Amino acid sequence: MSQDIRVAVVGAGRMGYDHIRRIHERIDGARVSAVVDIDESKAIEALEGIDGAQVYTDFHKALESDSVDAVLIATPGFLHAPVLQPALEAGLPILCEKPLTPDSASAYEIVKAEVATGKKLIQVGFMRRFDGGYRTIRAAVQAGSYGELLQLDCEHINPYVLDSYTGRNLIDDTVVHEFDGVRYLTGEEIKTVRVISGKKTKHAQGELADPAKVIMETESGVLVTVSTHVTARFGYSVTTRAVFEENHISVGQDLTCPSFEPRFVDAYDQEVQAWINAISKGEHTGPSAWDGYAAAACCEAGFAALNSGNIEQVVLEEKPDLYR
Ligand code: ISE
Repeated sequence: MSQDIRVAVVGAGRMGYDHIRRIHERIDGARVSAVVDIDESKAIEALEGIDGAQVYTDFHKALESDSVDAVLIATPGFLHAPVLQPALEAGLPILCEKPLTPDSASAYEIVKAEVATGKKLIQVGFMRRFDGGYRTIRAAVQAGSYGELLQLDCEHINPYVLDSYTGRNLIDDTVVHEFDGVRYLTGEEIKTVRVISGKKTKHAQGELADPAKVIMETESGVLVTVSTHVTARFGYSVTTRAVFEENHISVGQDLTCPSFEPRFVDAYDQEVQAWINAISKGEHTGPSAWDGYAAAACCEAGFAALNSGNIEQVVLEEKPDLYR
């Protein structure tokens, strides 16, 4: 029988904790061998009841330990690059939570660093690509049996956000999932982004535009509207209605949950299992570093649109051959 893939989880906060428990309890062919967090007590807490894993406060020490086959990055986004770079240099497969990095310039640096290794090593944590409902829509788009996809009407509702959540986070923490979801469902790049907001809820702090509507158009003209409301109090709800020439498909309508973890638990499980399965076959699966970069480029257009109120263009660098 083959050995389990030894995973170092970097960041033992909300998502890191969730992934550590997931790998231990539900993922075949993998085990947590190291947990890295600057707050050692968090790492220890996340490992409660899990034997055989080492705790580190420095990722480089974990790499030197020779007990790591793969790296799962779940630190806040601004701390992804300092882990991605040495993990790429070590040639290790990586599952990096979204966003790949906080802006498109730094995301493109990661793309270039990966290209230099000659291999796709990074899977970005856009878990919706592993959600059954999203896969149903994607399959219908690919089969073409309902005619062309014309529109996507999406809703992204959170009950609350952290005090640290800024106006920009609406785009790079929340709508970033929609950017990737639209690219996945349509198989196209997003051309333009516009953000409009009207009356604001009393629960929205500071600059946060809440609720808001994000409008996008893809290369072939698929029109996408995303209604966001991130301080909605009543629950967590993510829905998508795909309008085809001869039918429509709705997903998520009956799935109001307390938070994103239960809403997408199956998708997260599938995402991590698919990552491990691919590693054991020496393959790559799921959203790539290019997808992470493209989503970051959409976020740039989203930030500009938030500020200007205008329709803003998404600007992409040349796509390297590795991702074609
Ligand atoms: C959070 O970080 C997530 O990734 C959730 O999926 C998203 O719904 C939420 O808006 C984000 O804050």
